[in-house]
Amino acid sequence: MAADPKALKIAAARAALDYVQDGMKLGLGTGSTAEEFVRLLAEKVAGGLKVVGVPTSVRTEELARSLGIPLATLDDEPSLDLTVDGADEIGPHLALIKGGGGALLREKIVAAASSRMIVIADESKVVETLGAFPLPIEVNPFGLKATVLAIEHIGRQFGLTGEIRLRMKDGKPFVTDGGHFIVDASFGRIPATKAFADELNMIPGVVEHGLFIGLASLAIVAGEGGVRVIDG
Ligand code: ABF
Repeated sequence: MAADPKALKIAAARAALDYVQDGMKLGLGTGSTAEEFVRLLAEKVAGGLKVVGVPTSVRTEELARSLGIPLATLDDEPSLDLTVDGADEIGPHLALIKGGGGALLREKIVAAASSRMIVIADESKVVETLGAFPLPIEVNPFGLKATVLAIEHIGRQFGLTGEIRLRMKDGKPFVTDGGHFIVDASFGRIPATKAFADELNMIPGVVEHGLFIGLASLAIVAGEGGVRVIDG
């Protein structure tokens, strides 16, 4: 019988707690798996663990605050010990696609400010090649169509074509915590290369994208066979 997806998320989140030490400054990720970690961390805090958390989204901030985890802003704590976060896809060399939850910009800023980033996920997120999951790209609402044309152009330069769709919510463009839009690029497969990532970042209307390269230190993945650690 297939394992319960929630149980797998909890198992991965629980394993990540082993990397948390008293006094740590933690980046708190976004998404259902990261939320399981926040809930388990709150239990440890209630038991006396001394940590401070920097949330990667308003959603995570509200959850963590409601559970009594001491919070700080990244300005309060610009150098973090460890970020624990989810992912949409985990590819070779721990290249990730993130952003399905719409929090990629703060997630990437927080991950980049952390000494270590641990990804927690169920086995289904591990892929041979990134890109089956549409790549979220956070864009400035100004000049959206021009930005989409530029993304299409860069995609073609890397042999990628596919629909680039504006993410909607309740019939309106989804707006991120940072006040931007997100387009999801269905490229089908993505060269998880710095060159492609850098080209995307050079498009003026692109704020950030969901390709995380060289940020994750390790991944903790839960499957029917148990929990395993994938090293970078
Ligand atoms: C977040 O975790 C997002 O970047 C990513 O989309 C999401 C994965 O969500 P879940 O853990 O619910 O599968 O960090």
